[in-house]
Amino acid sequence: MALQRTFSIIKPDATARNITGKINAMIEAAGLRIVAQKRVQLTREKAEGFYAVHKERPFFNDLVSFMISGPVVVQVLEGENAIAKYREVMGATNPEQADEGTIRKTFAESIEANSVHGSDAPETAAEEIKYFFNDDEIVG
Ligand code: RTP
Ligand code: MG
Repeated sequence: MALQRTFSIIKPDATARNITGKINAMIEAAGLRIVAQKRVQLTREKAEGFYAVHKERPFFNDLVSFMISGPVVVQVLEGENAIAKYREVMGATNPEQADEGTIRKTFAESIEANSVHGSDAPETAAEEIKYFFNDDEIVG
């Protein structure tokens, strides 16, 4: 299979605990390469746009407030089968259901403060990467 790219966010609960390096180490140990990365403070508007697909969900307002509660690290990850591989490394959305050794099992605090985001399909990966990065910021 050809190289694939996925979009990742290290969420505010993780930047608050200064564990972005530990998460990056798990990403790299899984064979994924961090080909773009920046630390940003999301505005409410930017976070609402990112999670627009969830805007009718009961957790939407809380999720947006959480995502702007501190800095995040946005990333592009590259590798074989990167989208599915990163979802595996992240573990289930609810850390109580996540497998041992996953990022969320290891670090997440709750279903909301679950340390990382990863794209769920090729179309969303492409859209999410474009939402945060210009082509010249990604060096594969
Ligand atoms: P993500 O999009 O962040 O990679 O996570 P996911 O696919 O595993 O989860 P998704 O269903 O897309 O939900 C997006 C984020 O919303 C928060 N959430 N809170 N309070 C709740 O019941 C609830 N459910 C989801 C989580 O931060 C989740 O990652
Ligand atoms: Mg999702």
